[in-house]
Amino acid sequence: MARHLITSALPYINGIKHLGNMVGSMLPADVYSRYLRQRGHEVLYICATDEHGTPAELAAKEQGLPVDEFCAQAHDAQKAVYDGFALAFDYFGRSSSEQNVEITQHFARRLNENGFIEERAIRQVYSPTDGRFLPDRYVEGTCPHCGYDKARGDQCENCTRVLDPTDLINPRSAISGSTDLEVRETKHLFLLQSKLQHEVEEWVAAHEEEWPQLAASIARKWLNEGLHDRAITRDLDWGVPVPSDTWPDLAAEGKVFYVWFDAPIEYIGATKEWSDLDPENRDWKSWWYDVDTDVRYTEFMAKDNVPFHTVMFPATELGVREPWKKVDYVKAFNWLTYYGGKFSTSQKRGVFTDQALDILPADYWRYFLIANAPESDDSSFTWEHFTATVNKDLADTLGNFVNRVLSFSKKRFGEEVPAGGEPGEAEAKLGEEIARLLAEYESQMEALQFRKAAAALRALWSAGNSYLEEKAPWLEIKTDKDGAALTLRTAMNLIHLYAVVSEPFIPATSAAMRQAFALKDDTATWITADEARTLTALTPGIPFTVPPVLFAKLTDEDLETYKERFGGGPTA
Ligand code: B3M
Ligand code: ZN
Repeated sequence: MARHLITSALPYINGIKHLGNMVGSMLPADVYSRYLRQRGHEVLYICATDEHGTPAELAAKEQGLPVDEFCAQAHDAQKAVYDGFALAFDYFGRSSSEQNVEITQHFARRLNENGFIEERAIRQVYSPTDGRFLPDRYVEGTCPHCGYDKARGDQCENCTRVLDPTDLINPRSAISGSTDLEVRETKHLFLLQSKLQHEVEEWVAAHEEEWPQLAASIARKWLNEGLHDRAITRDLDWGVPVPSDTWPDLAAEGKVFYVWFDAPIEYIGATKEWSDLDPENRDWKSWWYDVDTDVRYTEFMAKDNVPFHTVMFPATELGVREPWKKVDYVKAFNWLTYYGGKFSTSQKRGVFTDQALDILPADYWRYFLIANAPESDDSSFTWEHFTATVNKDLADTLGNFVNRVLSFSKKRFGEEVPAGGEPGEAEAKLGEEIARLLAEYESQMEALQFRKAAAALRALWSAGNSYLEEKAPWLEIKTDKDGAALTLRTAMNLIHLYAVVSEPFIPATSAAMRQAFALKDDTATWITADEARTLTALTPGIPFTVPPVLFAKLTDEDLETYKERFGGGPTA
């Protein structure tokens, strides 16, 4: 029994996420959290919306809403989708919370006291019409390289070249369109990461061996390139304000912290949001402060977020010189592609999480996505693969087994677990196989190898089918009624086992399977190796009901409809 702190990368606020975002952070974190809870560990799973930065301001502007209103609405919209996916966060917070403001400002003050923050003057575009300095991407103009006339000051979308706002021809403000722009000197805060390079290196060296290869190699690459000092403030109306007690000039100019400075701190902030709702029973500091060996902290994210979590945020935490909990294990994911290409919001290619739930319940997606998680490599979503997997694994192997066993038993023996027969050789062989596969499933889950865990789960389901085919109770019953009763009772015990061990992947279906049996203790307590071997926990006489079909089989027509709606087929 251990204490597990789990976080998944904070989804950015500016829109509903696609399936690739889901499989690379929140979903595996949820599966892992559910598993650990079932095994009796104390788990705290925290996530939040990442609400600051220019994309939030721009998205709000596009919708004609004040940024705070936009964020409040967008947060609720994302939360509703995550509820639909049955993500069992202990708390889903908001990086714009007062708790995050407070802790972020505290971190900045401490970094400053410890000599890791410096004010530096830089030259930046100022717009008198807008009355503000413009962040790079708020300056638009013609690209000097390709002539594209809507290039942004940080990058040209057309030729992808990285730009400086002063490179643009005919620059204008993206806010007001004003061409009356000046370059003025202004001060920003710089985090002196170069001074922390050595410490971060030592810290990474002490942890990387345990991390998966993907996370360790990205961390190494960044360290080898050297940690550079970087600006951690921006000129935006929306963000964590630079505190005026420490930096009165910058605060007076309305500077806020850069979104990537406050976003990881929100892991802590959101825990405090959670704790502030019930301070007598929840202690945020017991998860984060001075808890080095009591808490095991696992982070989930896609590979593009790895540098921030393995190098930059640890640098910040180290520079604060207070015992804040640092990550123990970084579970990083590659990309899920859509027919080998990128999911693209602008080109409307791919499947968004809200659309997915319109089509089918969460368990279909949860199972498919985790079984095909982009762990060792990118993996490709295709409708063909999705429908084939649903039909084979979920509808045939699991769903059909459950329905076949329960309907047949009801027809021949009534609505109670049938009595009769003594376990024989077939049951002993099955029990060994199930115990072996259960141990395999447990060890893959503990190693956070999700595809392999899914394969072990699938093998557990298949073993039930093989047993049923071998014993063929529909024939057995003609000559040996007790034997058929034993077979069905053993199969029902498998259903009970499936209900427990499938819960992290398909929680709603698991609940339906558990509810088929009127058991007193409805909470899922884990199956012991002994129970797996004997398969006799469900005893004769326990009443059951036949649940509705667990997974619908998808037809060729369904497949065509999906492809038409979402644009399937190989990408150009
Ligand atoms: N919001 C993920 C992204 O939008 C970013 C993660 C923050 S985790 C602290 O790419
Ligand atoms: Zn260009």
